[in-house]
Amino acid sequence: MKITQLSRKQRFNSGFLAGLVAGILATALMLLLSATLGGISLPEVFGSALTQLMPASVFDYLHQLIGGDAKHYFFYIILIGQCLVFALIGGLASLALPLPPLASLRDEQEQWLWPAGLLLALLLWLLVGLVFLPLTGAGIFGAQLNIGTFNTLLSLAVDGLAFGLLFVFFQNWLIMRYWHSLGTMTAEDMLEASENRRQILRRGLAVVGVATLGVLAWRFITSAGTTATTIVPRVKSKIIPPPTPRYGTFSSVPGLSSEITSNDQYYVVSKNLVSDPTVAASSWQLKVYGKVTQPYTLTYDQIMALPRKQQYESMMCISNEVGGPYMSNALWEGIPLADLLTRAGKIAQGASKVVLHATDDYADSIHLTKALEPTTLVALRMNDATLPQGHGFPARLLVPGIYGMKHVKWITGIEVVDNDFQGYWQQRGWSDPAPIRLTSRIDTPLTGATLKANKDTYIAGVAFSGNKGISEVDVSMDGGKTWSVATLKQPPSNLTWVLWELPWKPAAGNHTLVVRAVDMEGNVQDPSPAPPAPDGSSGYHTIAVMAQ
Ligand SMILES: Nc1nc2c(c(=O)[nH]1)N[C@H]1C(S)=C(S)[C@@H](COP(=O)(O)O)O[C@H]1N2
Ligand SMILES: [Mo]
Repeated sequence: MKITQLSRKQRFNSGFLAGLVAGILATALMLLLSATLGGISLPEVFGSALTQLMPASVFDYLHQLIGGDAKHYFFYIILIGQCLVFALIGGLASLALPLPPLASLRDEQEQWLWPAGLLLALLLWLLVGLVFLPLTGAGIFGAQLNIGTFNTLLSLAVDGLAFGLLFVFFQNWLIMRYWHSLGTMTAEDMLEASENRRQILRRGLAVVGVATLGVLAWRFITSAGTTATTIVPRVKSKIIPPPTPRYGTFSSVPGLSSEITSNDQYYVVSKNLVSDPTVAASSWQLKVYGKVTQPYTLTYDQIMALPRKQQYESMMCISNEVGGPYMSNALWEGIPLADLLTRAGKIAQGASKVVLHATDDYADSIHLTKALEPTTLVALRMNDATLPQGHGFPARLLVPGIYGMKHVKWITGIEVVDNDFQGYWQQRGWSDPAPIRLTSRIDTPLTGATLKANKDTYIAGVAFSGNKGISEVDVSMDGGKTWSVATLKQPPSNLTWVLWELPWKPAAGNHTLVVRAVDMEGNVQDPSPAPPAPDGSSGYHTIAVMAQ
């Protein structure tokens, strides 16, 4: 039989494959342009839109399930999705666009039409710029994005052209190869080859499936030991008057967090899927504007010349679980936000909030009263060093008592507003006031540890209230039936976590260790377990250890 025409299925399949390869290359180019020249990153835009659609509790659940790497997996999935969409576009284009009959390729003279590649690029460019981006809230051709319309128009055009032309190239090549194979293969050979391909695909999918399940199961097993559980200690929720802190001689217990977290050990959280902004001090500007009489702009040199103050402060991410790692402490140096606002003249009647704008399309707000508190700073230095890039260079907000989310990094704008602005995470269902919930963590021993029976050891960890200090930490070795008061290390300020320790000589057997804290106002840590979304986690950190 002489074949002169590809079947519809063959056309779709070859287009799909060519689209996939071209899509992977175009996606790589897109990430490269985004990282180096400020081009658009569609996975980033799409990811941001997806989390906006996702209820905070779902987001949180996934975060718990997968852990701190959730953001990266999420990005990889979107990336794979984008490549599959490219493949699908390839398949459909191959059906819709004029494809010359196979016979005409026989002499390798007539190539699949290059103009089809250009047409495809143009269609995609318009579709993404006029439909997809506005749907995600990024505006027509990215007008709402920090990179702006021009960069979006241009980088999208380059990415689209790369895809369209590469697609045509691979499609040609595939059809050509198919034609050559027809010349040398019998019908049985072809059937066998396609069977083999299917088998390989099936096996590949099975391996991926089993591996995914394995990873999830492993995560589940390893995370099971550290969850917060209810112990119903019927204590009062407030102790009046508050306990007097038991500061004492403090031994340096191995495994206990150091009081000050070094800059490279300090936890890092950001919404950015690919990379965090790198801001050049030379071109950076901070604008103070909005409902003020004298808006102004500062350069890096100008802001560095203003009087700074030092402040010890710990931070915690709202998505930190009880006992979790997203909590650190540093010595910061910065300018009170109140000073910066005072320089902007009079604040208008009716102004209620201050919005912090950042270079990464992130913004959040705090109430004006909070903004004017003396401990709310625009930080420029961290632990006696220039603020590191990952922590917001050149400038970030510090707002004690409120979760890390509002400690906006890479700020470029301070705007006084008279409306109830909702920030990046608030649009995704998280708390707006976001006060830190009193928490405590056992650093050592680790859950699941086997200790030496009847040998002296320590139970030790940290407790954190935001800006209310810590007056007492209680530890239970019997799952919450009885409690002992731990020794506290006197902290450098009421805005930091407090280190605590308790000597212990465990008897042989299993022990359930629990910790709870009381703040300087006498508030007792909330024993009822709650996941991080939407207000921050609660419950008591509980671990199981064995002594033998
Ligand atoms: N511009 C910007 N600021 C941001 C974020 C962000 O994604 N972009 N993430 C916030 C969150 S959720 C937290 S917990 C803190 C973390 O600060 P760190 O990385 O210095 O610990 O930064 C906050 N500031
Ligand atoms: Mo956070």
